[in-house]
Amino acid sequence: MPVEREKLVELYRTMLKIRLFEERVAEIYWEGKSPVFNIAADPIPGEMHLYIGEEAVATGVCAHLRPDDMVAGTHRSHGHYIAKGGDLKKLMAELFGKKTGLCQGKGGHMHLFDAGLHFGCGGIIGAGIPHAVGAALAFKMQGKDNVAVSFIGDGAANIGAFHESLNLAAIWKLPVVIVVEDNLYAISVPKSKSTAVKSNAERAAAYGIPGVLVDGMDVMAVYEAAGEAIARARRGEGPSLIECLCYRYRGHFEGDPQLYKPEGEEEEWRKKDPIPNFRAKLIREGILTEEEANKIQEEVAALVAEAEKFARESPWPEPEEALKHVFL
Ligand SMILES: Cc1ncc(C[n+]2csc(CCOP(=O)(O)OP(=O)(O)O)c2C)c(N)n1
Repeated sequence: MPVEREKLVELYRTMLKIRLFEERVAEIYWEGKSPVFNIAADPIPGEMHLYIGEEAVATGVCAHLRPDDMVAGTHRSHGHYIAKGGDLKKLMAELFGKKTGLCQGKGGHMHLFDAGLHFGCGGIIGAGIPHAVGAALAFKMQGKDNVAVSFIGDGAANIGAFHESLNLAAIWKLPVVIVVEDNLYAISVPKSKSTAVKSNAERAAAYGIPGVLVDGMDVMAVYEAAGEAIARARRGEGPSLIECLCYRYRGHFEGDPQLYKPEGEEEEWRKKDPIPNFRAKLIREGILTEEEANKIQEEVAALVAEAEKFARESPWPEPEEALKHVFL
């Protein structure tokens, strides 16, 4: 079925939102950390894992989700949250550790949580898979047609919870979709050194569920594969596995010297950059004019600037609130 113009433009706008937001975060992050890298320095303290390059995955999947569907993210989840329809201001404020942030500044960039959007993520690799399966079980028991999606990296696909969760989801036919983002590396370890099969999609066969490998640099390829898997889950036909082959242009974390990336690799993947390629396609096919595409870029840049201003001007949490909402 042809995809409507509005949807195509929305896909482009979402990818751009993720890219421009994170490019600005990268700049702000280094503001306080040079010339000497001090991980605790403001304005954005702590570790930072960026999603730049992988935007087509979150965008293509989340375009099929409703706000009341559940998403379990990862340690690299700004993109998942933005694609789910997240609030840029609250997201930026959380990165800054401010009181107006998603978790009142207590979570930081790896622990984003938005109850209204049914979104959560965390730094324990693969821990979101059983969470998504649990949400899917709840949806099924409540007779709802909602879907839960767990995004994970290729490294996380090797933890026990991945296999146990898929097995349980398959026998109970739960409405859950596992999206593996294969960005070639788990920190510095290439998938060929950690995973016996070529593609994680092949593992689906072991659980009797559909598994597909898609080009994660092509938002339409992801959109189509996710559309099928999510519709299948909504119909009550059970889980699916989608592996998206993609690339992160930055290091595993900000400050990673990336010595494990062979020379020329990034240049090759830059040719497949999902954002300029999709923009060119939309212009070529008459969906957008050059001027309209530029206007979208300006609008998105303004939203990011507004989020930054909001975060900078927001107050810090009160010291006496440090233990509030914390389980001890
Ligand atoms: C259970 C667990 N083991 C190890 C780590 C340390 N760790 C943090 S990120 C990472 C690699 C993750 O790689 P992948 O799942 O491929 O995701 P990517 O970073 O490529 O997005 C590891 C091993 C962790 N956070 N949790």
